[in-house]
Amino acid sequence: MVTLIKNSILFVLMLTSLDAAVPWWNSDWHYRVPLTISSAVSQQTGKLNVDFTTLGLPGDLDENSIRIVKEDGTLLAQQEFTDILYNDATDELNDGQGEIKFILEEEGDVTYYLYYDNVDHGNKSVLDSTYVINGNFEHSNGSTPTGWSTGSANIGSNAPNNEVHHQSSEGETVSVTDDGGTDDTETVNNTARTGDAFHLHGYRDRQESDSKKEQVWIEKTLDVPTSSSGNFSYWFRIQGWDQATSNTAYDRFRVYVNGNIIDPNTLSINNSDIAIYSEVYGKDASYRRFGDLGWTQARLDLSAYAGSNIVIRIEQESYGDNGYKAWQLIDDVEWSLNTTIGLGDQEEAPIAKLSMTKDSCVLEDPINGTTNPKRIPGATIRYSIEIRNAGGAEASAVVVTDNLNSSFDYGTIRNLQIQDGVCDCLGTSAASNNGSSGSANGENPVKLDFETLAEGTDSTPEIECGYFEVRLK
Ligand SMILES: [Ca+2]
Ligand SMILES: [Ca+2]
Ligand SMILES: [Ca+2]
Repeated sequence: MVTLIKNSILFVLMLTSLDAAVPWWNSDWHYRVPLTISSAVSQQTGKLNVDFTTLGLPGDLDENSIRIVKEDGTLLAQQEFTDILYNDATDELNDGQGEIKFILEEEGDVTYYLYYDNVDHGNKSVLDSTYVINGNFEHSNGSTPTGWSTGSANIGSNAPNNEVHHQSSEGETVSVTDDGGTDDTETVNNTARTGDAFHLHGYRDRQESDSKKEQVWIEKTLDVPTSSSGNFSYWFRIQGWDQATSNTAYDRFRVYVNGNIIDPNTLSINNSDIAIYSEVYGKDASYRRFGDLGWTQARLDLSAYAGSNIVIRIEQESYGDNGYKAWQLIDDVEWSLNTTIGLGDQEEAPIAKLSMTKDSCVLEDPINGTTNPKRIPGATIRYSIEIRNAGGAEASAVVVTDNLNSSFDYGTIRNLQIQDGVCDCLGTSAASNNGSSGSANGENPVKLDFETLAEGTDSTPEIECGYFEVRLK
């Protein structure tokens, strides 16, 4: 006589990490896209605009989640995502798109991975400030230009400006009075070229002082690629009352590389309101008249410095006239650009793919013993539950619960065990790890705790088998 047995099976599992062709960097991140760069040169600045919604990201981008990772699973040492920039223009915040920049670390055909996630998967912490490039000053810490160094010399009692400004907190204009010069007051433009932030140096908010030729500067230290090094470029906006009339007279601006003065005639400055001499540039029109010369680009060819580490200084120097203020806004600094970056298809983090097969066999019965036993009252049944993981991610906390029906004598439940490999119901040996692989002898429902199953594939799944025995009433 055969007793029909019905059981209910409950899966309880959580899925974690993974393996793919190129191993997934961090299982907390759910999406990535390959970035392919051909003919890359180490230390170039990779730059691209990314619209994550177009890439296929469901939900809202977590702007803090963006990371650029090498194939070996390490983060690029210098990288940033700038939400407020897109296609070299000011962009909305929290709109799922922005500008990516990073410093290349390899040569030739290079693949990096851009990892990101949406806010539904929990907020990621923002990448540490030591990673940022900050040529756009958007990643500054308040008024401090993160990633830059600043300095000054010959300063008297009044300190010059030399800090980052944010138009969002200060307003798009500020009122400036030319103390010690014309005493004129002007409403002065206070906007970044792009984004929210810019650097400002020179005398704007305070009077020049003590008839000194004050100098104030900002410096960037960088490694120039050995080839295809391109330009170092920056945008500047001269404002103020003073002018430059020679290399030595009145308020002026200058660029140095490794302490050597760069001839501004080589900087491709294209602005007829700017006077250019062999060592300085500055406002052309006469002093006493306020001028705002508008955003202007300067470009320095870096080929002469290929393969070397350089310090570029952008400096303002005031004349000893104690007034007729002049200053310079700086924004959108970048160098050695490589914008030939291919964006691949979005990939999702691998997940576990679990399947289960349940089987049973009769070990003995009260009439036939172990010889050709039948499924009759008093028979001992062994159950085998085979779990397979054919997915690219490890499955963790895999627990199978089997609630036996009333045709069984629960007190006879015993020999719970879990083994590696496929099930072999009649071939396995009776064993009991009594509680260490789930529930204990005599306990219903039966709980088989497989713990973790390593990642597998469709052709080579990870397989484990759980067993228990029970007698029919
Ligand atoms: Ca944006
Ligand atoms: Ca900016
Ligand atoms: Ca002056």
